[in-house]
Amino acid sequence: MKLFKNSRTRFGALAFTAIALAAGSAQAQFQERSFKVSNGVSKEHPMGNGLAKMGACTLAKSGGKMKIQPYWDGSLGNDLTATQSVRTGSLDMVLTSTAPLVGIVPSLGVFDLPFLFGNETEADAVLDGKAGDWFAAKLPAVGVINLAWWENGFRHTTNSKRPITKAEDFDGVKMRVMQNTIFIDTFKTLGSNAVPMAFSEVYSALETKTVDGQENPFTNIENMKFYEVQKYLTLTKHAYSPTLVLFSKKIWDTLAPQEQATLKECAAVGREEQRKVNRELSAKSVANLKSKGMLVNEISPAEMQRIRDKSKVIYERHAKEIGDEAITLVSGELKRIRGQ
Ligand code: TK8
Repeated sequence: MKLFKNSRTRFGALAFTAIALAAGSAQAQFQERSFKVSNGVSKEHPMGNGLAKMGACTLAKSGGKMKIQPYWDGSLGNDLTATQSVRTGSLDMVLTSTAPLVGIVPSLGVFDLPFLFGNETEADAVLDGKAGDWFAAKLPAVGVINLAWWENGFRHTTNSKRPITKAEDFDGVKMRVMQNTIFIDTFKTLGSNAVPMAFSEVYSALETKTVDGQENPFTNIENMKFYEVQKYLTLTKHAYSPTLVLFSKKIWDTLAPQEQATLKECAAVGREEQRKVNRELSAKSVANLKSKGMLVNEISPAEMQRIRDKSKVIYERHAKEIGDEAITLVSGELKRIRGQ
């Protein structure tokens, strides 16, 4: 029995050593790193919740060696300029909407088509499925890796001139839009004077009446305090903006496989938190924005249908630049998800 006990102890010690060595060698693949990530929003935005979860995950998996270091309020650049820095390798990461990148990757424009998604379930299914993978596969060619799809959200319209109750109410409103041809065309077609502008300039443009209105998800309207300079909020829900979690390919290619896998796994952990908090906050936004003095209105179904009908032409006008493959893939996925 004594012999058996000793050999069992020896086996136990060997097993323990083997596991410790394996864990050690796995963590040995991690170098001390601190990845800077650029955000256009402020740290109280749900992007902060997502990055906190992602960072806790990378620290846990790397034995404290891999840190995520967020920068806020466009301090490292706006969506487009920060993405350019990520492409050159002078910045590690950026959380950006797809819209400003359409000049670099035209097929991303599919997500800017008005009324494409009807709800978050559809958006998640498309982005987290084969369509999202198809778009992600196009990004290394322009120097970035998409770690996961996070959420900007459904976009609604604010302005300082009038409640928008029908299509004609857009007429003459100077509307800030994201810097891409699809948003410019959509709001021109609705009758607005569309003014493309980086996100970081929007508050002061609204305050100085350089523009009358803008359109963004609820959490951005709250986070950027647009309610201080906008009287009217109309629940148009006219587009859904995804958020890319872009990592520099130049830096990515220097990482060990374990480090790359950890970044992707932890970006997915961050995604679940960020979407959850974004949706929880959005559910309270209308009440919050009313309490800040905004006059909130919905558009009647009949008038909404007229706006939808008016914006249908955008699909035809921009199909060529977006590309048949992207449109066929996303519309096919939507038909499948909707059981059509
Ligand atoms: C933040 C932007 C913002 C977007 C916009 O960096 O520009 O209006 O909705 O979320 O990406």
